[in-house]
Amino acid sequence: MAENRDKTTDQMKIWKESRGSQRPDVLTTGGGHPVGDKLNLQTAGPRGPLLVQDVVFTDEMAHFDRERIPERVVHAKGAGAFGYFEVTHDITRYCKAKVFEHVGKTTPIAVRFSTVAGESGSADTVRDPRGFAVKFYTEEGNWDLTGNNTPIFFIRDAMLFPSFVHSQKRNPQTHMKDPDMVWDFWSLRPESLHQVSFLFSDRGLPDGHRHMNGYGSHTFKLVNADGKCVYCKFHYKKTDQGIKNLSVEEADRLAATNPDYAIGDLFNAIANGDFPSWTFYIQVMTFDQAERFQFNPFDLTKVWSHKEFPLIPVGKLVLNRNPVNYFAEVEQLAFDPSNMPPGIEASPDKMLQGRLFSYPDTHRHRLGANYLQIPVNCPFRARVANYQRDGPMCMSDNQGGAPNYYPNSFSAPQTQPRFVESRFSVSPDVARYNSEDEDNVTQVRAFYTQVLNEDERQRLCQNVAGALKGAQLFIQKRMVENLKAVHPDYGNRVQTLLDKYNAEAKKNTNVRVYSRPGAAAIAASSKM
Ligand code: HDE
Repeated sequence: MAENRDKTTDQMKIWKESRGSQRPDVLTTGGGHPVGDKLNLQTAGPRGPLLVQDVVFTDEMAHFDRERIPERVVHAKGAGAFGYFEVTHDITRYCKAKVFEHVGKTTPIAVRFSTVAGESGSADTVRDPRGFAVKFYTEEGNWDLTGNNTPIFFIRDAMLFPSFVHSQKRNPQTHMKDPDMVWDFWSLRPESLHQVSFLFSDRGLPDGHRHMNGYGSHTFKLVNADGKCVYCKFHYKKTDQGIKNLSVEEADRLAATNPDYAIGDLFNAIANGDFPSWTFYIQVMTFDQAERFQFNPFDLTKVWSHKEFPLIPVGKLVLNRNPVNYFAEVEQLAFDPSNMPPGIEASPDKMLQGRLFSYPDTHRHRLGANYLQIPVNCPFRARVANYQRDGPMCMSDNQGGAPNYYPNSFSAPQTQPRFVESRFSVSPDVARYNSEDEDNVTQVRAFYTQVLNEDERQRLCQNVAGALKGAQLFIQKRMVENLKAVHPDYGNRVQTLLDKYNAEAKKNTNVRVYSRPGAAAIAASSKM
């Protein structure tokens, strides 16, 4: 019914009402020239042809032809919102970053939630990790905590990332999602077991973006005002809305009937004044503890026990404003883990180190070399003063007449030694170290046996088998061996379910064991 429409459906009506009795603006070209007719081409006679002098048309059409920018190679489907971060507990003994300066301090934030593998138009209720990226606009430059709704990741070496992503996206020939590719990669890289198990548990289908926790995931380094360092993990758990997940059936139904469910849920909540919030914590590990830690403390496939490294409360994140324009404020919103203010630094985590390069690189490709001048990315609370100049789409005064070289004798921006990063020593030989065989199962076993209850374990096995059944038998077998290494019960249950699916598929000649044409069929068809 028209009266019961939600805020997203009513957006046009609300916009009109926001203008009150204001008369419509005069329609113009991109160049600001008033336009007299926007419905009819300028033609020689009523039946055409069109005149090149119809610049009202060419101005509009040429811009339309250029509307799309490359979508994010991963995390393309997303929702954004704005709000603030408030410090509720003092952590200055660990960190000198101004964002944590004193209790009560607030800092404006932008947040973008996303699914990972699907394109910008794909359904946002599918099983996938969720991106949970936070940009803090601090006085010392922007701080981007580009995290996920999981504290761990599929791999621990950034070299594997492009291949990992390819395996989860589309087949190079069929342009379809391909269970062989997905499970081939996962079964060949058992360090993915922890994240795969998390993903196929109930938490792999969050009910919108408000009912999930967030994690910075990596190990970072905090530096205090005396230059003392500790390692740290950021947790923007807990969601104050409570964890809520969708059932497989409900997620499937929504994917078909309301593929923008999560975007709409967030927008409507904020528009209705129901502002979502998250409580923000850190875990801290001293350098000494890191030396003696039972695992590599920089391994992104593992968590730090909360018992050994308790959560320290820091503050809260609140989202209270919807984007005014999606493209301007969400599609162009560019997160970058290398955006870190003094006091927050990278740890040696190989994944984090790889990300420090990848994000600004992708933004220069997607948005251009001056992407930091786009209002939503601009560190507007800091004064940018450097020696970078020019480039496409320079939208500022390009730092006017200030010298564009350094050093110089004309009192242009100077460095300040107090902002030099912390020193640390590295002793080992430079090499390509193989991390494949580091312990891939202990924490997954704890997840399977201690974190999940019996019902959750059952659903996990069903979800894994329900997806793995689409892959070839040798891949199924290899994956099951990996699951057995976690816990025999895990592997055996999945195998039992697979046996059932495979037998059914064999019985029914209309149903293939593999949910896509086999390689032989593809090869044959390409010869036709
Ligand atoms: Fe990303 N990731 N990623 N990622 N990631 C991107 O950046 C990358 C990783 C995450 O809402 C891309 O702007 C590499 C971990 C989020 O705009 C790209 C590696 C975590 C978002 C990229 C990782 C993330 C991205 C694609 C391994 C959680 C969306 C478009 C070395 C801790 C941010 C873009 C937004 C987006 C690279 C692994 C989270 C290509 C190389 C681990 C939330 O640059």
